[in-house]
Amino acid sequence: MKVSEIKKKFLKEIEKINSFKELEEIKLNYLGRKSGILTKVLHSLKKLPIEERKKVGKEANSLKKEIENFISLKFEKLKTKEEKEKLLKEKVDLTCPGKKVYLGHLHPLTLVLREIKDIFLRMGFEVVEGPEIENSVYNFDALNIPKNHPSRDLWSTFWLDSALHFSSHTSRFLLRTHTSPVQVRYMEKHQPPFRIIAPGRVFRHERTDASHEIQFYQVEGLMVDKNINLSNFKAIILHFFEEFFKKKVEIRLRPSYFPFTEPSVEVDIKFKSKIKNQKSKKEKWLEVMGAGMVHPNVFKSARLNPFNWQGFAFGVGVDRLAMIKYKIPDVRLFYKGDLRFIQQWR
Ligand code: FA5
Repeated sequence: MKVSEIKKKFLKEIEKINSFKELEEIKLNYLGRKSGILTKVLHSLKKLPIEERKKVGKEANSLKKEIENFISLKFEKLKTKEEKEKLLKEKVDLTCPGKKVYLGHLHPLTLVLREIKDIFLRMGFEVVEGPEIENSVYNFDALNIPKNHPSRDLWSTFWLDSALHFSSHTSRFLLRTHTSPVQVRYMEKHQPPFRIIAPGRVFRHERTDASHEIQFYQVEGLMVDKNINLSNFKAIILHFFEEFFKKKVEIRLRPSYFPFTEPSVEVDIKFKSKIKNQKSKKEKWLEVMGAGMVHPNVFKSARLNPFNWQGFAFGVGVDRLAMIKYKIPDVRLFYKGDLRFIQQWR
Protein backbone atom coordinates (compact mmCIF):
# COMPACT_ATOMS: atom_id res chain seq x y z
CA MET A 1 0.00 0.00 0.00
CA LYS A 2 1.28 3.46 -0.87
CA VAL A 3 2.18 5.87 1.94
CA SER A 4 -0.48 8.33 0.71
CA GLU A 5 -3.13 5.59 0.84
CA ILE A 6 -2.04 4.57 4.32
CA LYS A 7 -2.43 8.19 5.40
CA LYS A 8 -5.91 8.41 3.88
CA LYS A 9 -6.98 5.17 5.59
CA PHE A 10 -5.50 6.29 8.93
CA LEU A 11 -7.21 9.68 8.84
CA LYS A 12 -10.56 8.03 8.15
CA GLU A 13 -10.14 5.56 11.03
CA ILE A 14 -8.81 7.97 13.66
CA GLU A 15 -11.82 10.19 13.07
CA LYS A 16 -14.16 7.45 14.34
CA ILE A 17 -12.18 6.56 17.43
CA ASN A 18 -14.01 7.09 20.71
CA SER A 19 -12.17 5.18 23.42
CA PHE A 20 -8.68 4.61 24.79
CA LYS A 21 -8.98 0.93 23.82
CA GLU A 22 -9.62 1.76 20.15
CA LEU A 23 -6.79 4.30 20.23
CA GLU A 24 -4.40 1.66 21.52
CA GLU A 25 -5.55 -0.69 18.77
CA ILE A 26 -5.06 1.80 15.96
CA LYS A 27 -1.62 2.67 17.33
CA LEU A 28 -0.65 -1.00 17.21
CA ASN A 29 -2.20 -1.42 13.79
CA TYR A 30 -0.10 1.32 12.20
CA LEU A 31 3.03 1.62 14.32
CA GLY A 32 3.22 -1.83 16.00
CA ARG A 33 6.85 -3.03 16.10
CA LYS A 34 6.31 -6.19 14.12
CA SER A 35 3.11 -5.94 12.10
CA GLY A 36 2.25 -2.24 12.06
CA ILE A 37 1.20 -1.17 8.54
CA LEU A 38 3.68 1.71 8.48
CA THR A 39 6.41 -0.31 10.21
CA LYS A 40 6.17 -2.87 7.43
CA VAL A 41 6.66 -0.12 4.83
CA LEU A 42 9.73 1.11 6.68
CA HIS A 43 11.12 -2.45 6.91
CA SER A 44 10.61 -3.01 3.19
CA LEU A 45 12.55 0.14 2.24
CA LYS A 46 15.80 -1.77 1.82
CA LYS A 47 14.28 -3.71 -1.05
CA LEU A 48 13.65 -0.49 -3.06
CA PRO A 49 16.04 1.14 -5.46
CA ILE A 50 18.00 3.88 -3.77
CA GLU A 51 16.16 6.89 -5.28
CA GLU A 52 12.74 5.50 -4.45
CA ARG A 53 13.96 4.39 -1.04
CA LYS A 54 14.89 7.99 -0.24
CA LYS A 55 11.52 9.34 -1.38
CA VAL A 56 9.36 6.67 0.22
CA GLY A 57 11.55 6.67 3.35
CA LYS A 58 11.03 10.43 3.76
CA GLU A 59 7.27 10.15 3.23
CA ALA A 60 6.94 7.16 5.58
CA ASN A 61 8.95 8.83 8.36
CA SER A 62 6.98 12.03 8.15
CA LEU A 63 3.72 10.03 8.19
CA LYS A 64 4.98 8.17 11.25
CA LYS A 65 5.45 11.53 13.05
CA GLU A 66 2.04 12.71 11.86
CA ILE A 67 0.39 9.52 13.11
CA GLU A 68 2.12 9.89 16.51
CA ASN A 69 0.89 13.51 16.69
CA PHE A 70 -2.65 12.54 15.78
CA ILE A 71 -2.64 9.79 18.36
CA SER A 72 -1.41 12.03 21.17
CA LEU A 73 -3.93 14.73 20.18
CA LYS A 74 -6.72 12.16 20.22
CA PHE A 75 -5.46 10.92 23.58
CA GLU A 76 -5.79 14.45 25.05
CA LYS A 77 -9.26 14.83 23.56
CA LEU A 78 -10.43 11.53 25.02
CA LYS A 79 -8.98 12.47 28.41
CA THR A 80 -10.84 15.80 28.50
CA LYS A 81 -14.02 14.06 27.40
CA GLU A 82 -13.66 11.43 30.12
CA GLU A 83 -13.06 14.08 32.81
CA LYS A 84 -16.10 16.04 31.70
CA GLU A 85 -18.28 12.95 31.86
CA LYS A 86 -16.95 12.10 35.32
CA LEU A 87 -17.69 15.62 36.56
CA LEU A 88 -21.18 15.47 35.09
CA LYS A 89 -21.85 12.20 36.89
CA GLU A 90 -20.59 13.58 40.20
CA LYS A 91 -22.49 16.84 39.83
CA VAL A 92 -24.13 17.99 43.08
CA ASP A 93 -27.20 20.17 42.81
CA LEU A 94 -26.63 22.66 45.58
CA THR A 95 -30.13 24.08 45.16
CA CYS A 96 -31.75 20.70 45.96
CA PRO A 97 -33.53 20.76 49.36
CA GLY A 98 -31.78 18.42 51.86
CA LYS A 99 -33.31 15.18 53.09
CA LYS A 100 -35.01 15.71 56.45
CA VAL A 101 -33.60 13.50 59.20
CA TYR A 102 -36.33 12.49 61.68
CA LEU A 103 -34.80 12.73 65.12
CA GLY A 104 -37.77 11.85 67.29
CA HIS A 105 -39.27 14.17 69.88
CA LEU A 106 -40.64 14.39 73.40
CA HIS A 107 -43.98 12.86 74.37
CA PRO A 108 -46.68 15.47 75.20
CA LEU A 109 -46.85 14.20 78.80
CA THR A 110 -43.08 14.66 79.17
CA LEU A 111 -43.44 18.22 77.86
CA VAL A 112 -46.23 18.93 80.33
CA LEU A 113 -44.30 17.37 83.24
CA ARG A 114 -41.27 19.52 82.42
CA GLU A 115 -43.41 22.62 82.30
CA ILE A 116 -45.04 21.83 85.65
CA LYS A 117 -41.62 21.28 87.25
CA ASP A 118 -40.32 24.59 85.84
CA ILE A 119 -43.27 26.56 87.20
CA PHE A 120 -42.95 25.11 90.72
CA LEU A 121 -39.16 25.49 90.70
CA ARG A 122 -39.70 29.20 89.99
CA MET A 123 -41.97 29.32 93.07
CA GLY A 124 -39.17 27.88 95.24
CA PHE A 125 -40.39 24.26 95.34
CA GLU A 126 -37.91 21.37 95.32
CA VAL A 127 -38.49 18.37 92.99
CA VAL A 128 -38.24 14.96 94.69
CA GLU A 129 -39.01 11.39 93.63
CA GLY A 130 -40.31 8.18 95.13
CA PRO A 131 -40.48 4.53 93.99
CA GLU A 132 -43.16 3.22 91.62
CA ILE A 133 -43.15 -0.12 93.46
CA GLU A 134 -44.32 0.89 96.93
CA ASN A 135 -45.23 -0.99 100.04
CA SER A 136 -48.62 -0.86 101.69
CA VAL A 137 -47.23 1.02 104.70
CA TYR A 138 -46.29 4.13 102.70
CA ASN A 139 -49.13 3.85 100.16
CA PHE A 140 -51.83 3.38 102.85
CA ASP A 141 -51.01 2.93 106.58
CA ALA A 142 -48.75 5.97 107.00
CA LEU A 143 -51.36 8.04 105.15
CA ASN A 144 -53.96 7.34 107.82
CA ILE A 145 -55.64 4.59 105.79
CA PRO A 146 -55.72 1.61 108.17
CA LYS A 147 -56.10 -1.99 107.01
CA ASN A 148 -59.67 -3.08 106.42
CA HIS A 149 -60.79 0.55 106.36
CA PRO A 150 -63.32 1.11 103.56
CA SER A 151 -61.43 4.17 102.30
CA ARG A 152 -58.77 1.81 100.91
CA ASP A 153 -61.30 0.98 98.19
CA LEU A 154 -60.87 4.53 96.84
CA TRP A 155 -57.71 3.24 95.23
CA SER A 156 -58.17 -0.02 93.32
CA THR A 157 -54.76 -1.55 93.65
CA PHE A 158 -52.40 -3.70 91.57
CA TRP A 159 -50.93 -5.91 94.30
CA LEU A 160 -47.60 -7.72 93.83
CA ASP A 161 -47.01 -11.20 95.21
CA SER A 162 -44.05 -10.30 97.44
CA ALA A 163 -44.35 -8.97 100.99
CA LEU A 164 -42.14 -7.95 103.94
CA HIS A 165 -42.92 -9.69 107.26
CA PHE A 166 -42.30 -7.85 110.54
CA SER A 167 -43.09 -9.14 114.04
CA SER A 168 -45.99 -6.71 114.40
CA HIS A 169 -47.24 -6.52 110.81
CA THR A 170 -46.82 -7.55 107.18
CA SER A 171 -46.14 -4.99 104.48
CA ARG A 172 -47.24 -6.02 100.99
CA PHE A 173 -45.79 -4.63 97.80
CA LEU A 174 -47.93 -2.88 95.18
CA LEU A 175 -47.74 -0.49 92.26
CA ARG A 176 -48.29 2.89 93.94
CA THR A 177 -51.83 4.12 93.44
CA HIS A 178 -50.90 7.77 94.00
CA THR A 179 -47.85 9.96 94.62
CA SER A 180 -48.91 10.72 98.22
CA PRO A 181 -46.49 8.13 99.76
CA VAL A 182 -43.64 10.48 98.75
CA GLN A 183 -45.00 13.00 101.29
CA VAL A 184 -44.25 10.61 104.16
CA ARG A 185 -40.93 9.40 102.71
CA TYR A 186 -39.76 13.03 102.45
CA MET A 187 -41.07 14.19 105.84
CA GLU A 188 -39.34 11.26 107.60
CA LYS A 189 -35.96 12.60 106.45
CA HIS A 190 -36.43 16.39 106.44
CA GLN A 191 -37.34 19.02 108.98
CA PRO A 192 -39.88 21.72 108.00
CA PRO A 193 -40.23 24.32 106.66
CA PHE A 194 -40.22 22.91 103.13
CA ARG A 195 -42.11 22.95 99.87
CA ILE A 196 -41.77 20.07 97.44
CA ILE A 197 -43.37 18.54 94.39
CA ALA A 198 -43.10 14.82 93.55
CA PRO A 199 -43.95 13.97 89.95
CA GLY A 200 -44.36 10.35 88.85
CA ARG A 201 -46.34 7.50 87.39
CA VAL A 202 -49.18 5.87 89.32
CA PHE A 203 -51.32 2.78 88.65
CA ARG A 204 -54.92 1.84 89.31
CA HIS A 205 -56.74 -1.38 88.71
CA GLU A 206 -59.89 0.17 87.31
CA ARG A 207 -62.03 0.31 84.21
CA THR A 208 -60.78 2.84 81.66
CA ASP A 209 -62.82 5.57 79.98
CA ALA A 210 -62.19 8.95 78.32
CA SER A 211 -60.82 10.45 81.56
CA HIS A 212 -59.52 7.33 83.36
CA GLU A 213 -56.45 5.23 82.50
CA ILE A 214 -54.95 2.34 84.46
CA GLN A 215 -51.63 4.20 84.51
CA PHE A 216 -51.28 7.96 84.55
CA TYR A 217 -49.11 10.71 85.99
CA GLN A 218 -49.59 12.75 89.11
CA VAL A 219 -47.62 15.56 90.66
CA GLU A 220 -47.79 15.58 94.44
CA GLY A 221 -47.32 18.92 96.20
CA LEU A 222 -46.50 19.52 99.87
CA MET A 223 -45.84 22.78 101.70
CA VAL A 224 -45.24 22.70 105.45
CA ASP A 225 -44.45 25.62 107.76
CA LYS A 226 -45.76 27.20 110.96
CA ASN A 227 -48.76 29.03 109.52
CA ILE A 228 -49.84 27.45 106.26
CA ASN A 229 -53.55 27.48 105.44
CA LEU A 230 -55.92 26.72 102.55
CA SER A 231 -55.71 30.32 101.27
CA ASN A 232 -51.98 29.78 100.63
CA PHE A 233 -52.91 26.64 98.74
CA LYS A 234 -55.50 28.42 96.60
CA ALA A 235 -53.11 31.30 95.78
CA ILE A 236 -50.33 28.91 94.77
CA ILE A 237 -52.43 26.67 92.52
CA LEU A 238 -54.15 29.66 90.89
CA HIS A 239 -50.74 31.08 90.05
CA PHE A 240 -49.64 27.64 88.82
CA PHE A 241 -52.69 27.23 86.55
CA GLU A 242 -52.29 30.71 85.10
CA GLU A 243 -48.65 30.05 84.28
CA PHE A 244 -49.46 26.62 82.87
CA PHE A 245 -52.41 27.63 80.68
CA LYS A 246 -50.95 31.09 80.00
CA LYS A 247 -54.30 32.74 80.81
CA LYS A 248 -56.66 33.32 83.73
CA VAL A 249 -58.61 30.16 84.60
CA GLU A 250 -61.74 29.61 86.60
CA ILE A 251 -61.44 26.96 89.31
CA ARG A 252 -63.87 25.43 91.77
CA LEU A 253 -62.98 23.91 95.16
CA ARG A 254 -65.46 21.20 96.20
CA PRO A 255 -65.48 19.71 99.71
CA SER A 256 -64.24 16.14 99.54
CA TYR A 257 -62.76 13.34 101.59
CA PHE A 258 -59.22 11.99 101.74
CA PRO A 259 -58.03 10.12 104.86
CA PHE A 260 -54.71 11.99 104.82
CA THR A 261 -56.06 15.57 104.69
CA GLU A 262 -58.53 17.46 106.85
CA PRO A 263 -60.32 19.41 105.51
CA SER A 264 -60.15 17.94 102.00
CA VAL A 265 -61.11 19.44 98.66
CA GLU A 266 -61.24 18.51 95.02
CA VAL A 267 -60.31 21.11 92.42
CA ASP A 268 -62.13 21.42 89.11
CA ILE A 269 -61.16 23.58 86.12
CA LYS A 270 -63.71 25.13 83.79
CA PHE A 271 -62.93 24.59 80.13
CA LYS A 272 -64.73 24.76 76.82
CA SER A 273 -65.33 21.47 75.07
CA LYS A 274 -66.66 20.93 71.56
CA ILE A 275 -70.07 19.37 71.22
CA LYS A 276 -70.14 16.54 68.67
CA ASN A 277 -71.24 17.66 65.18
CA GLN A 278 -71.88 21.23 66.37
CA LYS A 279 -69.91 24.43 65.98
CA SER A 280 -70.69 25.81 69.44
CA LYS A 281 -68.74 24.85 72.56
CA LYS A 282 -70.08 23.73 75.91
CA GLU A 283 -68.53 24.84 79.20
CA LYS A 284 -67.51 21.89 81.36
CA TRP A 285 -65.81 21.28 84.69
CA LEU A 286 -63.04 18.67 84.85
CA GLU A 287 -61.67 17.40 88.15
CA VAL A 288 -57.89 17.77 88.09
CA MET A 289 -56.72 17.62 91.68
CA GLY A 290 -57.32 16.32 95.20
CA ALA A 291 -55.97 18.40 98.09
CA GLY A 292 -56.31 19.51 101.69
CA MET A 293 -54.56 20.32 104.93
CA VAL A 294 -52.15 17.57 106.03
CA HIS A 295 -53.85 15.33 108.62
CA PRO A 296 -52.16 15.29 112.07
CA ASN A 297 -51.82 11.49 111.82
CA VAL A 298 -49.68 11.86 108.68
CA PHE A 299 -47.30 14.21 110.53
CA LYS A 300 -47.18 11.61 113.32
CA SER A 301 -46.34 8.81 110.82
CA ALA A 302 -43.34 10.88 109.72
CA ARG A 303 -42.38 11.59 113.36
CA LEU A 304 -43.20 15.32 113.13
CA ASN A 305 -45.17 17.09 115.85
CA PRO A 306 -48.60 18.14 114.45
CA PHE A 307 -48.84 20.86 117.11
CA ASN A 308 -45.72 22.53 115.68
CA TRP A 309 -46.39 22.27 111.98
CA GLN A 310 -49.16 22.66 109.49
CA GLY A 311 -49.28 22.38 105.74
CA PHE A 312 -51.22 21.67 102.62
CA ALA A 313 -50.83 18.78 100.19
CA PHE A 314 -52.23 18.18 96.74
CA GLY A 315 -52.13 15.55 93.99
CA VAL A 316 -52.77 16.85 90.49
CA GLY A 317 -53.54 14.63 87.46
CA VAL A 318 -50.97 15.48 84.80
CA ASP A 319 -52.85 13.72 82.01
CA ARG A 320 -55.98 15.73 82.78
CA LEU A 321 -54.02 19.00 82.62
CA ALA A 322 -52.54 17.91 79.27
CA MET A 323 -56.05 17.07 78.02
CA ILE A 324 -57.30 20.58 78.79
CA LYS A 325 -54.18 22.33 77.48
CA TYR A 326 -54.08 20.48 74.16
CA LYS A 327 -57.86 19.84 73.85
CA ILE A 328 -57.48 16.05 73.87
CA PRO A 329 -60.87 14.35 74.26
CA ASP A 330 -59.62 10.96 75.54
CA VAL A 331 -56.79 10.26 78.03
CA ARG A 332 -56.14 6.81 76.46
CA LEU A 333 -54.72 8.49 73.33
CA PHE A 334 -51.55 9.35 75.30
CA TYR A 335 -50.69 5.68 75.79
CA LYS A 336 -51.77 4.06 72.51
CA GLY A 337 -48.46 4.71 70.74
CA ASP A 338 -50.31 5.93 67.64
CA LEU A 339 -47.68 7.97 65.79
CA ARG A 340 -50.32 10.04 63.96
CA PHE A 341 -51.38 11.37 67.38
CA ILE A 342 -47.94 11.65 68.99
CA GLN A 343 -46.25 13.35 66.03
CA GLN A 344 -48.47 16.40 66.45
CA TRP A 345 -45.96 17.50 69.11
CA ARG A 346 -43.01 17.25 66.74
C1 FA5 B 1 -55.42 11.11 94.96
O1 FA5 B 1 -54.81 10.32 94.29
C2 FA5 B 1 -54.83 11.79 96.15
N1 FA5 B 1 -53.58 11.16 96.48
C3 FA5 B 1 -54.67 13.26 95.88
C4 FA5 B 1 -54.34 14.04 97.09
C5 FA5 B 1 -53.02 14.33 97.38
C6 FA5 B 1 -55.34 14.50 97.97
C7 FA5 B 1 -52.67 15.06 98.50
C8 FA5 B 1 -55.03 15.22 99.09
C9 FA5 B 1 -53.70 15.50 99.34
P1 FA5 B 1 -57.49 11.15 93.35
O2 FA5 B 1 -57.71 9.70 93.34
O3 FA5 B 1 -58.69 12.01 93.32
O4 FA5 B 1 -56.62 11.58 94.56
O5 FA5 B 1 -56.54 11.53 92.13
C10 FA5 B 1 -56.02 12.82 91.97
C11 FA5 B 1 -56.12 13.28 90.51
O6 FA5 B 1 -55.53 12.29 89.64
C12 FA5 B 1 -57.53 13.40 90.00
O7 FA5 B 1 -58.07 14.66 90.33
C13 FA5 B 1 -57.36 13.25 88.52
O8 FA5 B 1 -56.93 14.46 87.96
C14 FA5 B 1 -56.24 12.26 88.42
N2 FA5 B 1 -56.76 10.88 88.20
C15 FA5 B 1 -57.35 10.07 89.11
N3 FA5 B 1 -57.66 8.89 88.56
C16 FA5 B 1 -57.26 8.94 87.28
C17 FA5 B 1 -57.27 8.02 86.17
N4 FA5 B 1 -57.73 6.80 86.32
N5 FA5 B 1 -56.78 8.41 84.97
C18 FA5 B 1 -56.25 9.67 84.84
N6 FA5 B 1 -56.18 10.57 85.83
C19 FA5 B 1 -56.69 10.23 87.03
